[in-house]
Amino acid sequence: MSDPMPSNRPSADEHLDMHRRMVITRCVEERLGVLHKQGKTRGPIHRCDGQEAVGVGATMALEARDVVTTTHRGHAVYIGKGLDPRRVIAEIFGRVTGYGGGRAGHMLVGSVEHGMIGGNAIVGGSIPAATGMALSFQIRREDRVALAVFGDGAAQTGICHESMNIAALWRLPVIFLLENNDYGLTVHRSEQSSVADYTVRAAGYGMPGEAVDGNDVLAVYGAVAAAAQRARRGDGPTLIEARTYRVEGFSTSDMGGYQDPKEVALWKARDPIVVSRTQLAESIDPARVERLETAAEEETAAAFEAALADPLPEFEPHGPSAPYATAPVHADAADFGEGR
Ligand SMILES: Cc1ncc(C[n+]2csc(CCOP(=O)(O)OP(=O)(O)O)c2C)c(N)n1
Ligand SMILES: [Mg+2]
Repeated sequence: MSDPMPSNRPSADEHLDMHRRMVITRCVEERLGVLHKQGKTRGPIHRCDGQEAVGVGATMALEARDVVTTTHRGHAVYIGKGLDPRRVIAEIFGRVTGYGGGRAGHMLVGSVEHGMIGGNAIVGGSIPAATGMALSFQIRREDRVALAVFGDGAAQTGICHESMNIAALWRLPVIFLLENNDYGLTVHRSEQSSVADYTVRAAGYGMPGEAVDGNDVLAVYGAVAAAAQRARRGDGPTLIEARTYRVEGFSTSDMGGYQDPKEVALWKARDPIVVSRTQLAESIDPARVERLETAAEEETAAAFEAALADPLPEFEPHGPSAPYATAPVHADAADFGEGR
């Protein structure tokens, strides 16, 4: 039996749960920033602070049976789709208890049982992956939807165009969620695209396009819930552009200097957690929200403690389990430079 259709507005409890997951994600990102400065992370981390409402609002608007693909900046998506923070953190730190056994790292976290098909370090790679999943759902007549989360940089790739074209033509049950944070690496969107409003592109494929405030979790949830209903009805894909901003730079290795500090400050003042807290205050006692935030912070601290105490995987450099038994082994993530 299939789950009931989601409504476009979450219940108060669902909103509280989204808020909790955004707070957990924020705590993860901030702690990762600190640990990176201490030289304790393995390579650079692409933090998603300030963008939590996109990943959390979108994934929580879906049903458990639906699937998601995401980018190198996917921590909010993982936590939103219900993955255990402890195991996400364990994967980031290469521990055996991580979702990839400690061999995938922070950009490639996946859990099939959660419908989290994976982060993707190939810019644009999340888009055809979700489109292919949607094609399989259509062929198998399964009542499931695929969500592709991708960046404004990824929106300029050829595979984005190919995927959107075929998805609209075949009316595939896929949602294209463009997380527009204004930058691809150090390049502002105005230097990547001739249009500032990406939703106009949807008309060229023959699908609906909608822009939402990416710092408003309710707006993201509502747009994705509506797109999921459309996909389930057999009406095909939707392009949603969630407008947000990359407040913490490209990665923890970013030297900065190319983002306008005034612009960063403006967006920091529109913190999605603060926006959500204000919305919750309309119907829920702020003391209850504060307790929930404290519990989320404690849960995350405990998740770090547990994950960091977990063992690293056994690795036989030239043994039968090594992927390239004869290739030289690079034991240190630093060998791979910036990880770009
Ligand atoms: C196919 C490919 N080309 C280039 C890169 C290098 N690269 C990594 S992230 C990135 C920018 C991505 O920008 P965007 O899609 O806006 O995502 P954001 O980092 O803003 O979340 C680039 C060019 C890559 N990983 N894959
Ligand atoms: Mg971007």
